[in-house]
Amino acid sequence: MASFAKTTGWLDWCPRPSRPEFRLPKGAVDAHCHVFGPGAEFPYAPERKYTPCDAGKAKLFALRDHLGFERNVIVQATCHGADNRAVADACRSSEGMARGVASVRRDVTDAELSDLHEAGVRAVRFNFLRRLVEFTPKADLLEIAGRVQALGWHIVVYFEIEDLWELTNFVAQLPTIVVVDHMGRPDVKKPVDGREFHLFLALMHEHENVWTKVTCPERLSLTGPPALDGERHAYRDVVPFARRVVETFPDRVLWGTDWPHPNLKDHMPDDGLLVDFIPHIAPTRELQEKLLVANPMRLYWPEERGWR
Ligand code: 0GY
Repeated sequence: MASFAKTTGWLDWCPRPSRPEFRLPKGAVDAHCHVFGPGAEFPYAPERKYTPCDAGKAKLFALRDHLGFERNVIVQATCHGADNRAVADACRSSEGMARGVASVRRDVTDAELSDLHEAGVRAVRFNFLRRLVEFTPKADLLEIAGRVQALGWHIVVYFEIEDLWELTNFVAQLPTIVVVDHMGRPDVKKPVDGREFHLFLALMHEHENVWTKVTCPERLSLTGPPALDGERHAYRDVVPFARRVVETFPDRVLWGTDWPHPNLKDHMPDDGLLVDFIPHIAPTRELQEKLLVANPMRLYWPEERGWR
């Protein structure tokens, strides 16, 4: 049985998240979360850049219920490389309440893709963070994009905003819906109306197939969570960025917890507090409904009545 030692400094997820004050709309989807192993059942990839703590599907589904979500979109994390068995297994065990986002290599077979589709996978993720993955040639990614387009899947991209200058043309070539993780990770020290974030907003303005996840305030924030004084409005410096995106592109945004929060070393967010961030970035019931229900349902469960 494989046994893995967690990367030094890596924090475990919050063991007792608070119950959010914000009441999620019925049918809400946590559209960005992960499963890690457990390593003894689903070994971590030899090429991984970190070794996480185990965080399997039962824990994820318990968190979903605790926070008040109905569904999950489970994103393949880089610690599992292109071995999507943990995600596929979690989706299969969810009774249709979880969809997956896989990572595949150019040599993936049609039978493997079809198996993943049957499990509930509806997208692939292209990751451009060098601290997480080795570089994959863009020609390979474009070839994969064409193949998954044929399955009706979309593409999730993860990059940091300083790389957007170089990646804009590539993103513009992708033939499917493209979902950018964490708003392209803006530097929230810079102004929301500044040149850098403008480039990201321009990408969304110019390409109607580009969506984004207004996620991970805990990664982007410099002010951090509130002090332990009962104050539940956390990560305030991220609000102007996420709110601008939600209000400008209400039909192309998704939200997720990012549980179990890979690679956090300074603080581990309370997932209940993260849910209480939502009404600050989506202040009306209509925006909340789109962000948490209508948009993820249209993208991940289009076959269900009313979401086409
Ligand atoms: C995230 C963020 C991170 C990690 C991964 O797949 C991953 O390893 O996505 C990160 O370290 O920024 O979205 O979970």
